[in-house]
Amino acid sequence: MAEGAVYNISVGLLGHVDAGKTSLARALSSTVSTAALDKSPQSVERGITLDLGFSSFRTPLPPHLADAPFSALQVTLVDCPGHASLIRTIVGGAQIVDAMVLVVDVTKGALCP
Ligand SMILES: Nc1nc2c(ncn2[C@@H]2O[C@H](COP(=O)(O)OP(=O)(O)OP(=O)(O)O)[C@@H](O)[C@H]2O)c(=O)[nH]1
Ligand SMILES: [Mg+2]
Repeated sequence: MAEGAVYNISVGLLGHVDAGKTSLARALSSTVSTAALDKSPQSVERGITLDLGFSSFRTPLPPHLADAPFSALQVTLVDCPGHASLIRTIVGGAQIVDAMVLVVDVTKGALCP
């Protein structure tokens, strides 16, 4: 096993504005990049995510990767904006991930305006 080598998968957090994407990233992550979790002054001022936020956590390898030369599975979360005016940033985030989680606010439902 390669010491320290991790298998990375990038997972996008996408959904309607205010659905809870950044809150989910905050709850799951153990390592956070400098501007993630809406820390930029512009995000603080406007109260929404304005740019892609990168954070991550690690878990043991799943059984089907047990023989792979990695010590852990790293999940990198790509927290995307939700406001419609930021669609270019959202599309950019969607293009760099391996999988995505669609975050839905259950109090509003999946088809909220
Ligand atoms: N009650 C409740 N509030 C939540 C939950 N998740 C998020 N919130 C609140 O909803 C608001 C928006 O949460 P965010 O996590 O910033 O939502 P977001 O989807 O990242 O928003 P944008 O990135 O701006 O689209 C914040 O005030 C959160 O505290 C939840 O599970 N329950
Ligand atoms: Mg957000």
